[in-house]
Amino acid sequence: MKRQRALALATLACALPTVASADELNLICAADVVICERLTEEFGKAYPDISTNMVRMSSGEAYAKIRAEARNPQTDVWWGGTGDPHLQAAADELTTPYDSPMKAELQDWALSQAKASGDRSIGVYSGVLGWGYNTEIFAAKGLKEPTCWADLLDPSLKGEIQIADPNSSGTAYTTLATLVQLMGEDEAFTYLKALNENVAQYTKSGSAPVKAAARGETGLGIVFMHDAVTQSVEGFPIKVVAPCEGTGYEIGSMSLIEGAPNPDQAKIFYDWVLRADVQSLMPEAGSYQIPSNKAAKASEHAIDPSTVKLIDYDFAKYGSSETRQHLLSRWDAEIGGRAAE
Ligand code: S7P
Repeated sequence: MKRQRALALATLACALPTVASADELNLICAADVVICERLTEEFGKAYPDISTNMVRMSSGEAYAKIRAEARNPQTDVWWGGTGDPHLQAAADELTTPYDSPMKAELQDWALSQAKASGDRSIGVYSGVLGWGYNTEIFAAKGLKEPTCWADLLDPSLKGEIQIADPNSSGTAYTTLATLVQLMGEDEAFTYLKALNENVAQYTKSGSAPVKAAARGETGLGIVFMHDAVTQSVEGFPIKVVAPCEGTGYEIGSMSLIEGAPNPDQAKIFYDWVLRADVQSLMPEAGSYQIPSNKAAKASEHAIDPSTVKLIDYDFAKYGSSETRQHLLSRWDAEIGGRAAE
């Protein structure tokens, strides 16, 4: 009898880990890989019974993956990346509404993303678009400091600029949408064709251009200013610029996936990652965006948006499927094709 009970207990003990590890979370993280790994690690400490499978992607790639999986969702949460593709996913009903109890702690701009998406998305951080340039390269080549969008067209900068491809990158789509809002669509495309003359490479990831500038592989990267700040804080000779004509910004966002395999675990992550103490960890991972929780500590290195000339970015319009598809198709036809020339 005793042996039978011992056998039954041993069988139960063997079964337990299987039950515990059945708690899974499939996370797409669309910000820098360092913060993606840090959040995954911290969530694992806070909820050891949930095993997180994190994959890092750029914003446009994340949207494409979620769209491709629509009939058989494999992802539970999409954290980070620019807000526009999150809004597009919301309009396509690829994501699901959630009225988080954490909303009371968030900044108005984070809630405006929730309102625009019918609670299918929410703001997790914000960041301002600009660029970073390598001061040593500019000094060695006698190049003038570019402080305005117009300066980036100077022929002396031929081959010195990198920017991402707006199809894969939320940063580059924000740039495209910003220029259209600043100049009007046709003029923005005329500008982008002229800029193309100075662009050495269109990268997949939005922050790659300033990482390349930091390492001396290119002179200047058009990026979110916080991504340039990361390089200068790390000690690279990068100067961060806010364009004089005005610039756009992002509401980095988070969404839960419609029909996700692990909806309960997804909500646990969602509420956890909106906490002030969790968002306060971001600077430790070199992420200097402005946090969406009002009580989270912004880094001393964070860009103060009140010091930058910001445009009144129309998130509803530039996050709509119609506008996004139109601008990306036009970019492919008029700029992407030339990039290979
Ligand atoms: O690195 C942080 C960050 O700039 O990356 C996100 C960005 O969209 C991801 O890169 P892609 O441009 O490649 O999509 C921003 O949301 C975030 O602030």
